[in-house]
Amino acid sequence: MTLLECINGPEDLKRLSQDQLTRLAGEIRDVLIETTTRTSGHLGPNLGVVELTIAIHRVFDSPKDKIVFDTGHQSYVHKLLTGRFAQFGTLRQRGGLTGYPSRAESEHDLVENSHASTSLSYADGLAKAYKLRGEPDRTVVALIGDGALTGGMAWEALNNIAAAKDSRLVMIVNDNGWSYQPTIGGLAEHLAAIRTNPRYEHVLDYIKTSLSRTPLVGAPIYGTLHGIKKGIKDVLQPQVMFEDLGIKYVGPIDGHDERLVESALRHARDFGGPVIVHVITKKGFGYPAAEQNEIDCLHQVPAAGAQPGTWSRVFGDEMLAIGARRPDVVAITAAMLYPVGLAQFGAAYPDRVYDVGIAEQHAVTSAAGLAMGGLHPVVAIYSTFLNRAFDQTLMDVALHQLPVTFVLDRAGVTGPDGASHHGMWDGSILQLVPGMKIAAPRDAKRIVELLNEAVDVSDGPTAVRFPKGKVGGEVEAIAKLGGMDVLREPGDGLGADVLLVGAGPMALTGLEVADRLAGHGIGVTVVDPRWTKPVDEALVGAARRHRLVATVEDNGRVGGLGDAVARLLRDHDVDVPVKTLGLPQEFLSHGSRDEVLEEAGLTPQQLALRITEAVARRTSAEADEGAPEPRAVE
Ligand SMILES: Cc1ncc(C[n+]2csc(CCOP(=O)(O)OP(=O)(O)O)c2C)c(N)n1
Repeated sequence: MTLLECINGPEDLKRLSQDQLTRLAGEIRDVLIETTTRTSGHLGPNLGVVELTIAIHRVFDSPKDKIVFDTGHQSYVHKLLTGRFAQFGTLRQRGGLTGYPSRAESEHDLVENSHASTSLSYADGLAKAYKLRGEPDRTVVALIGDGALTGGMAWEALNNIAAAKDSRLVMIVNDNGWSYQPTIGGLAEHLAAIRTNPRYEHVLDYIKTSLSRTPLVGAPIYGTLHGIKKGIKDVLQPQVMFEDLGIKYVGPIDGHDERLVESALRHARDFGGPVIVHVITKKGFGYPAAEQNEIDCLHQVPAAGAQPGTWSRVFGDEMLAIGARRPDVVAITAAMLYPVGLAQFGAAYPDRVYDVGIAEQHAVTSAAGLAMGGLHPVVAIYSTFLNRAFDQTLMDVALHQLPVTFVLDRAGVTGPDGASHHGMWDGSILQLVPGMKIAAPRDAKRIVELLNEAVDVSDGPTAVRFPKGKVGGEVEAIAKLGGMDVLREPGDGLGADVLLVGAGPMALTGLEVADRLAGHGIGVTVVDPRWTKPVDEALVGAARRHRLVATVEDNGRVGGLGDAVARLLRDHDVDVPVKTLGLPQEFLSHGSRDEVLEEAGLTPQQLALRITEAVARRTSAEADEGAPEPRAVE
């Protein structure tokens, strides 16, 4: 029996000797590697926090003390130590463990955090709540990566935490120097200066011996630590930044020396006010394939980089071509150069790509500035991360009618990353933005076409949204309807029953649906709008020629293309029913993309059934002479 099998909760951990802890760390690494290579998942980050997580659970008393992971992908070791070893093999599978903390899974999970940089704000609020409610024996712990620390919210939180002097709050900075790629920016350089300082090892030794001599009691101890810090201040100065904010700092600590981390955490816990513990770790530690991986230390397996044949890669290749033709086109990424497909553009035009850190809000307003300065920025981010930059998109870009192109990768159902990562909001929130044009390519050729059309727009913002994964086969239009592509007309002998408007790859799904419906004698015209905002007015006449309009989109049903089409038809007094088919407006859990689409009722078979039923209702309404036609909208 392994040690890990005997760990049912943090209490079991507290009984182990130092030697056993070392053995346990090895066992955990084996499980992490074996599982994630089979299920997919965040390997590099978790290999780096094994000792750190063990130390956290030995020092703090979860779930009484609260631990917030930032981002939550660093929580696998925590899962293994809080009674989920037996289920760990189901990681990220349908019905299995999620890849982030999950309140449904464990009382030890509090914040279901996967969007970065929120932990310090949660922790600030939690610590204030416990104080006000008279629960002084609880400590709140936030574990934040150096990448997550580049996000603006983290700094807004620090500003407030600095003023909350009696918050029992321990902020652990897990500094591995990497986000997906090396973390970029002034802060990162500051932290890197410590890591690369030749005297760092010497200083670690100094802290190590001093700490072990320090008695473990309360606030006065901080003075000792502080003294150590002051002693090394001339050599290492990261603390200056935090201390100037009025926040206590302990570190840097070698994050792979469990005993040392434990000792630092105990001091921080007993101090009784907000403390930053700066822990240096190595992403991928203990697994040479990860430690030596030059792209991202196996941040994720399989790799998140834009592989050949993916939507991201087709975008990336075309950006390279556009870059050659248009010297005014620049690219912005929020710490995800490889995953969003900008690697080649970055290599060819290093001066025209900006990695802003995990800072989508800054990315968008900085893009506004670039556009005001005469450039055409392409902001390439995952769809789900656009959410936090909504105001910047609306007020800083759109209000000023600036030519900024948003490229929204991972739009629609993404799969195993679950609720927080499905890109199901952008198609709705961007519909709200005056002057915004949204393109949804159905295949690789259309990415190229629409991206070029988007960067040619000079009087306002544009967005191009496409899903995760491999791009499917190409389908040419058989006719044009306004600016839209007609992909299919009703077959011989069939009437114009259904006008099916499919956004992006859902247009191709629409072709399969049309085949199935033709088998039931229902004639379908399939249209790919190409641009889902503004909705093409040619739909008005086309709708009048059909008995039912069905819209299909890989986006939340509320406020997306379907609602926009229905509104257009209402505005033109068209009384043909509109059936809007899309993702239910819920937090959809994890699974493969196909599994989640099936649960949402969006497979070709399910769509065909739903549309057949709607046509049947329409037929009986038509037969019911004189009675008003019931709307078939769900
Ligand atoms: C708001 C937001 N933007 C982008 C991402 C995508 N993302 C996930 S992890 C990561 C890098 C995190 O780096 P760090 O905090 O240093 O943690 P590490 O993985 O190195 O442990 C990024 C950019 C995210 N989770 N949240």
